[in-house]
Amino acid sequence: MPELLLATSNPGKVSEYRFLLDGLGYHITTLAQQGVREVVTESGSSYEENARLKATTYAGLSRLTTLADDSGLEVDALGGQPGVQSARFAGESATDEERVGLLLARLNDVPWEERTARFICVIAIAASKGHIEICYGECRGIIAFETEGRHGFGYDPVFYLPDLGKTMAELPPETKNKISHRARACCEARQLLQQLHT
Ligand code: ITT
Repeated sequence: MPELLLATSNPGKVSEYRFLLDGLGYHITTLAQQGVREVVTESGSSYEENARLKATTYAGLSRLTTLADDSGLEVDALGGQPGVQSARFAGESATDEERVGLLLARLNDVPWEERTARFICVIAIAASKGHIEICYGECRGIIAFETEGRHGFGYDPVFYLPDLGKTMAELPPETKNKISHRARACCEARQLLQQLHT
């Protein structure tokens, strides 16, 4: 069975990709399992640049077909922030709670109808021969006034989905993994990965 390296240090992403890439015929391995400790500085100014950087660096180190994602939350009332800075919004070593707290504070005076936002996910797949593919997904929602729910990670507790009447963190993983930005980007990624090993 061919191996696929999930090049992320975010455990929430690892468990989602294990679910989203299930049944594709790849043995999925992680940076921790491969003993890869190098940290890639996300110096790009776009999701795609950062995703490419992570995928090519870790593919070079591991010599495995490698999938990396750069993702983020774009809030209209904040001019698209935190965007590519989503992980570092409240400082390099901040927790998810601190990032969410800062976001809610910045949106303190913003009324419901102006709290529109979207999650973006850009996946880069680097094959061993230096070939690279990019997949894109997005999911629209509204930033709630308070946190709700315990599933997921990151900004999920404040990302409200009007159609479902719930935040992303109130959804069980199998539901998030049908509708999320990552799930949407994965539809294309699954086809590309299938082609790579047939
Ligand atoms: P890797 O770079 O190691 O993959 P990371 O967490 O630093 O891990 P990113 O640089 O792509 O990943 O940062 C994306 C941030 O955007 C992430 O830390 C979350 O705060 C947020 N985010 C991305 N996808 C999310 C999701 O599905 N639910 C909630 N928040 C998400």
